[in-house]
Amino acid sequence: MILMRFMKLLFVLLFLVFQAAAARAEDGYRLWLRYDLISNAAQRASYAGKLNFIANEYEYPGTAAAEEEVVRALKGLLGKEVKRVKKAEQGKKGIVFRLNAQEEGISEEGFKLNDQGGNILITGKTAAGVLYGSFELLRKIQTGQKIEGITMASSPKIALRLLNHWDNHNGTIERGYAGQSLWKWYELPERIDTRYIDYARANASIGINGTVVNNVNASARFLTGEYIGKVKALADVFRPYGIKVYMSVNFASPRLIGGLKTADPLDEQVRTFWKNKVKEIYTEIPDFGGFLVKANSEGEPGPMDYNRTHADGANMLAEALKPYKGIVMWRSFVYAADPKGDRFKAAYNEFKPFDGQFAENVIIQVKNGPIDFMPREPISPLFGALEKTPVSMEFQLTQEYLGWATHWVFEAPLFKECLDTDTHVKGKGSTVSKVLDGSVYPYRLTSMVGVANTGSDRNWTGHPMAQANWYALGRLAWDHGITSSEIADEWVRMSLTSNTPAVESVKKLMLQSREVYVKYTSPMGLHHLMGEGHHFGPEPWLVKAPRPDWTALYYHRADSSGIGFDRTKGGSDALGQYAEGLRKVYEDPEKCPLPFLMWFHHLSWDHRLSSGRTVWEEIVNSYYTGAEEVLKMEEAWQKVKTDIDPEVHANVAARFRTQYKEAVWWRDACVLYFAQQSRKEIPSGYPLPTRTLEEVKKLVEVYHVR
Ligand code: GCV
Repeated sequence: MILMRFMKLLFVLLFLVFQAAAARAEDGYRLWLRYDLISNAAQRASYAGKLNFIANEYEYPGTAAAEEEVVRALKGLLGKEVKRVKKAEQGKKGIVFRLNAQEEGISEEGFKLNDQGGNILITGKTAAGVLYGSFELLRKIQTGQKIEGITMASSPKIALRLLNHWDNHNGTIERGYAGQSLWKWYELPERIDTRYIDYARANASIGINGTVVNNVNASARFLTGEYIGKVKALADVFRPYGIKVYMSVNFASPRLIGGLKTADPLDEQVRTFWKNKVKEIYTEIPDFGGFLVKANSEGEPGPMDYNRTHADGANMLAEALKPYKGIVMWRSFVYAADPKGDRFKAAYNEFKPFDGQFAENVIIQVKNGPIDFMPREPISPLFGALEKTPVSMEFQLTQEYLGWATHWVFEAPLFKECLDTDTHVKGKGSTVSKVLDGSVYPYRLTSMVGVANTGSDRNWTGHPMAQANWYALGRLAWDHGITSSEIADEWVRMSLTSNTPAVESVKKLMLQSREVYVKYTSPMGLHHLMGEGHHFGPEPWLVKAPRPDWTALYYHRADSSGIGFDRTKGGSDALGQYAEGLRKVYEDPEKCPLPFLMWFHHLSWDHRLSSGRTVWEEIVNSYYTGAEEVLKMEEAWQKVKTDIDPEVHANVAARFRTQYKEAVWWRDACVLYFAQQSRKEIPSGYPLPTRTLEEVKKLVEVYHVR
């Protein structure tokens, strides 16, 4: 009898434990749109009292997605079904949608939130505005803010806010670290994975209004009727969420799939091919956004194959797209293999001469830095250099050079560092953000894009914390004035925990994470030290590659006399591409900020720095402290264990162990290699690596990346 009772009790206990675990189980799929019940009962009741209905009087066309989202969110957050009504209910408080094309004070996609006699009025000029306003209201509730008396208006500062997917037709993703492509091309157009809808919801919630669905190293296959039909199916899913689709195109398509002998942009048959192709696309996808093009870069075809210019190529596509209001996003990521040149200067040299020669529906898409998404880069000199041609910002969310999906790197500080940099092109205050949003020059197109970090992993981004980078891109494209801390705060509260001390701890980790990564990989502006091809781990000793500018030596130039790339007048004079005000920030080695020093100066190992250390000591110190800080971050993460879902917590904790192992790998590799180059000893006080340089060089095989 006693045994029976004990068994029963045990069963009940186990059941309760299981239930509790199931209720909290979080695999990260819901991103920042978790909509879990607000745990503070008083707060929940307060919101519930103000949100009894959602009134959509005229069932404004295109607002169904917003209405559904609000109902779904409030059901989760407040635990109640919010009534859908036509007119605001007397004596009760609720949400009222208002679509007014003539509304003043906001742009086409902007919105207003106003407390009107207790009801929350969401006003937009378009359905997209109402959708963005709805997500803003939900964000306020998710982050525990007051909605009573609310009065705000918001419009995006950048018009084109896009993700660029480097997804291939075979399901792989170039530089993807979160599984396979989201797009199941083999199932499309017949089967629509519900995940496409969740992808659209997530994007809409942060204001992203376009997506380039395929890799810039583009297969011409995407322009066949078969694939246009598949892309159309995606476009149909995304449309209600205000998201347009775009495609990357292979410039040689007229040859590859059009049966022509050439892809020369001035050839009449080629021009007709593109016009017909564009017509075919718009017949299927009337709101198609346009083309993204990587031309004459890293082996991709382009107009220069026919002795034509970037302008010839871009303008030919622009002419075909113009009748449909489509655009061309022409990438500036070009660099000819010149062993004596400086890759830093390539994009500026190739594009600056064509300023003003591009058609009005062309925008030049520029990576944030002059080389290639390094952990820290100064800005590309093209920002501010093109006065008559709009320029777009390309950031990389996928962590190609940021430790793949095992290193925690919150990128908002990287984005902000670049956006806040003053180009000085029109005097002080001509920041990159102001160039991008068209306030420095009156650009007809404005754009900011992120190379997506999404994949088929259940949590979308591999590293659970990398979701915040996707989030940050959207928020900054909408408003580049928000701070990294504000973005982190919102994201943590919506995605991880609402317990303020834990929020503060996680935010602190986020805000330091990029700098820590820089310390143990690329201190003081050292760059391009990573492994060749796979771009994983350290390979500072790399002296031979298919191209000189794919080696590490090309960039760090370390020998017994010193280290760093001299880009001053006496060197490559890349600094000459910046306006004087910015040039002055970097050109004097005594005044150049330490984080950028090796980008612009070759200095002796014994050169004394403002930190009081010599160059050699500073480099060693950075590698060691960076690796140690990963351990400290891991400890801080352990302290928030009870506030974070166990699955997410354990996932991140495990990744920290890998991150530390790899940080020590970076440290040992670089310190040992540079010790060899400089013929210096590791200063006392730092524990000597327990392995030799030769042993460290072999580690890349252990990690199976080759
Ligand atoms: C899509 C870097 C990456 C390539 C990428 C290229 C680009 O070189 O390593 O994988 O190609 O940038 O941005 O075009």
